[in-house]
Amino acid sequence: HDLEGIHSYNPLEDPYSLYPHSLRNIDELCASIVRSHKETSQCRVEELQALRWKLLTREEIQAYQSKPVDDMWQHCAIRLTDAVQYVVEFAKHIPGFRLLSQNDQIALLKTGSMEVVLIRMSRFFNTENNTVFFDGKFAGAEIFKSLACGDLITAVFDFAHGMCDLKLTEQQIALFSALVLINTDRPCLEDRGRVQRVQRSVEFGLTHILHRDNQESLMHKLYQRMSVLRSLCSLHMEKLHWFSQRYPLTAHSLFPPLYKELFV
Ligand code: CLR
Repeated sequence: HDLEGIHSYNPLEDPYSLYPHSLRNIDELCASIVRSHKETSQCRVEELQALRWKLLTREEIQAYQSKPVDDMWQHCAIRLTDAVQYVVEFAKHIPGFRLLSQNDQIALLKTGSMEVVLIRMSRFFNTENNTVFFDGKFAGAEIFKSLACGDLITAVFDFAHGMCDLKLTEQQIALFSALVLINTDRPCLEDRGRVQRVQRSVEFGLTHILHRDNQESLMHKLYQRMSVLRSLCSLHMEKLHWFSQRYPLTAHSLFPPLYKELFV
């Protein structure tokens, strides 16, 4: 649980250089980001593909829709936190991330982890019927009705659909996720220069992969998605703020600690 483990870092044990100078280093950097993505991605794409027929029944949909607002929020917060934990694991294995101060690691995760969860959502999304894999079955946006934040849900589903349209490979998703996490524009960073060195190496890695795949034109589209992600996350924070004012007890005592630590 939590962000512990992030705290115990010994730079001498880190085998990666911050700045990959040679092609071999770049390949290694990409390989380790892809490996880490695979190990923390919760489900392989092929497995999800095979589960596409599993849809919620009308009764199950109704059960979600008639949950009280705070129950549904708590339920989603738990699911999201679970996904965020895997993203924290992913981040820890991005070469260079552990060389950052604990403060900067947390600052990057605070703003980036939710964005990576939303990138990852596209792997769990079926564009044929606009459903997402949630609680073991595929579910449409209507099941989130009782959260009372329809605009956020619509925007999140649109984003997932748009990401699917890009038809990214798992390697591209991995590098893009890393780039979204290691971002010098985040507030409250102590050592921006160090973050920038890591960011440059990841950027270099993504460029390398897109070049290899003959898809350099994707870079521009991915940068566009980054700004959409930003607005989605500020909408999430807004909704969360609204919710915790309205239901302080649920937000305070029933939300998972990591969710509170990162977002509240
Ligand atoms: C993302 C990819 C992860 C697995 C996963 C777990 C929980 C899912 C999430 C994915 C996508 C977004 C999701 C979330 C649970 C609730 C949330 C469906 C598939 C929706 C958008 C509701 C957000 C509500 C907040 C306002 C609390 O590997």
